[in-house]
Amino acid sequence: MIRSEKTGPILRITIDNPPVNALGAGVRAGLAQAIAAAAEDQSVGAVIVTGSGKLFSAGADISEFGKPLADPQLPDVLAAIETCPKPVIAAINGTALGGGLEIALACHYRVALASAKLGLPEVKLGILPGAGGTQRLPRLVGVEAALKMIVSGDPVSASTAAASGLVDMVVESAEGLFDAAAAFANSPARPTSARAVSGDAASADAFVAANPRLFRGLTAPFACVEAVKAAATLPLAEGLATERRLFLELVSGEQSQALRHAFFAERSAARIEDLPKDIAKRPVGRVGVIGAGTMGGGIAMNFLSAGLPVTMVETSAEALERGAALIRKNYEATAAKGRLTTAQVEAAMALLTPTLEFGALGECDLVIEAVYENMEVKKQVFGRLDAVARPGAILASNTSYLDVDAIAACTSRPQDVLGMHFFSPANVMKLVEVVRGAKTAPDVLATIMALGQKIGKVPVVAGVCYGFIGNRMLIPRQDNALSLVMEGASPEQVDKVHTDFGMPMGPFQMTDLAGVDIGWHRDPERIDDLKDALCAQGRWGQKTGAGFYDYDAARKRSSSPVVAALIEEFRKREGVTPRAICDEEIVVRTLYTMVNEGAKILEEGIAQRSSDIDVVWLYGYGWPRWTGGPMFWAEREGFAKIVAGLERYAKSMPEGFSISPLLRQQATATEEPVA
Ligand code: TC6
Repeated sequence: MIRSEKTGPILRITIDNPPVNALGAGVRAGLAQAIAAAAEDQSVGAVIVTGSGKLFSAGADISEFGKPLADPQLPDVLAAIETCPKPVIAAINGTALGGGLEIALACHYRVALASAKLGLPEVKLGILPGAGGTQRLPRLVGVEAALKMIVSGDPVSASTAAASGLVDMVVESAEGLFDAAAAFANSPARPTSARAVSGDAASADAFVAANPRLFRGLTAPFACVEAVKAAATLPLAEGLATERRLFLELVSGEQSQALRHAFFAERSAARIEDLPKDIAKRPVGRVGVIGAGTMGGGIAMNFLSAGLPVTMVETSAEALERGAALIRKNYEATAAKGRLTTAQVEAAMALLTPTLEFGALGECDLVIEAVYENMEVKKQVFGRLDAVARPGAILASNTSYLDVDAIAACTSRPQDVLGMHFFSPANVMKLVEVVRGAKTAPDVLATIMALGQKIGKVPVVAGVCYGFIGNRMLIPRQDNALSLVMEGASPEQVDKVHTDFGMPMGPFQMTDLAGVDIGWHRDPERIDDLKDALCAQGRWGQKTGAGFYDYDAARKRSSSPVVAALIEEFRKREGVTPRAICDEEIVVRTLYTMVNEGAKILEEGIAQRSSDIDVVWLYGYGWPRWTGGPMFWAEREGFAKIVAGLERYAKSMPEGFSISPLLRQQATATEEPVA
């Protein structure tokens, strides 16, 4: 795990713990031993610490958190590095994160490869840099720059690190790294801790005031600020003690447990239990997209941005031009924010071939259909596609609800067909539900999972059912939300329960964003529910400036007296006397019912594992990450409490409601007190 090699007076210590050089117990012990030996050994004049492979180190071993940590602890190892009488130089050969960067901070000098990224992402796991990072980083870069790195958790490039004083030298090529590090071998040992901090507590307060978004709903960012303030105001030993206390509090807290769950859940979603790990994938060199609407364009952008050529097909020249122009507009907006260069925009656009020739899809290795959500239309498209696609091409539908097996059956090659359900805006949202049909070939599934990751998405496998994982769980939530309003709640009350919980928007705000009119146009004469009534008045959501709420020109939301009156009228029509609805009932009927549907999804094998359901909601709908996702949250909430709540309100639920047997089983197994 730790290799030591001596060249002349220089001892090179290499962290060698694949895949990411995490700092588990063995690495910590090896590092401590190697440093102690170097300090003793008269023939060693200087020490270089580096990592093997492409990474320096991804930090502490996250899977060890929550258990008693074996000695030596990382802070003690780093104290030994810093107090080593010989100069210790970090040769940062690649990404250095968390405890990995903290090792470098404890070294006396830092030399980084230009391609290396340096970051303290602990906050994303609900903790803080607990091995002196909050005390040493401000001593190198000042309070403000340190807070930016520690509270955002975002890594910086080697050149940014050099500009701020975090690293002493940047080296362009890996071959030159050790010579550059060795150039510091005759410099004095220079402990970071001995430096003064630039910046004070007031600059920390100013940072909090200027960045409210980084703190919303979370506990760890506040602890980060407290620790950095300690660095600015207290002697080192007290600052380190503050950091340690806060770290221990956070690591055993609920938010950190949930965020760590989310970290591992995302990675396990990529694993498909019944596929061989080394299955050969089909090459995908060109992608076809059918439909140049908002969805098709967004889907195309993912591939263009990843350097894959895209053939985009439409039926009218006007729609095609509009689609291509929208893609360009989106890229240019990103460039205007400084996140793309003009050359990158042009390179992406040069990969796009817009065409009216359906036959051009014959050149593609993967074709994604993104047309109107209607089974007949989709069946037709797949029939035509079957006639032009080359043998072995993968045919995907972006349907969000429909039966992928029925779509596959319209082709002569159902083994090549699957669903790729992107979420809107498709160029931004990271989730892709990869819908595995009854006949989807294993290599097709494996190819799409790998390709999804290549384009920066988080792909999750789902089985065929109405709405797959995400939208299926939305159904009981939305149905109950509407019933609750009919029974006496207001849309504002229901939405507030969700936004207070941490959702980016509530059920009615989401309906307004997606379009109240979805599904209504098929039968505009019928007014069966409140949504139909809104549609009949032209209140189709944000796009028409009015839905459950009113919207101004900047799409700022306000309560609508018209809707309030309409709700009243509708209750009268249905003979409903409104009653006071408490928030607890809203939680049960719109959140517990989602968990219940999630349990059914598991029972039926639609999701491979409970954590996959969490990943769908974290990445597709903005479920608050610090609760770990709906299923993880449910476990914390207590399955018995959830079943009891569902039973309590079962009579009020929309028709067809039933409690999942799996959920009942879990409730019995966990034996929690019923609230
Ligand atoms: C910290 O340092 C606190 C210090 C204070 C102490 C007092 N631990 O992401 P990938 C696994 S907190 C354990 O697919 P990539 C990962 O689960 C830590 N395991 O690869 C996966 O396993 P699987 C602060 C880890 O190339 C495999 O390695 N550091 C750790 O796309 C490959 O990972 C972070 O938060 C870990 N630290 O991305 C960094 N890291 O194959 C977390 C990874 O069995 N890590 N694994 O599924 C990352 O951000 C990324 O892994 C990456 C590499 C950018 C390093």
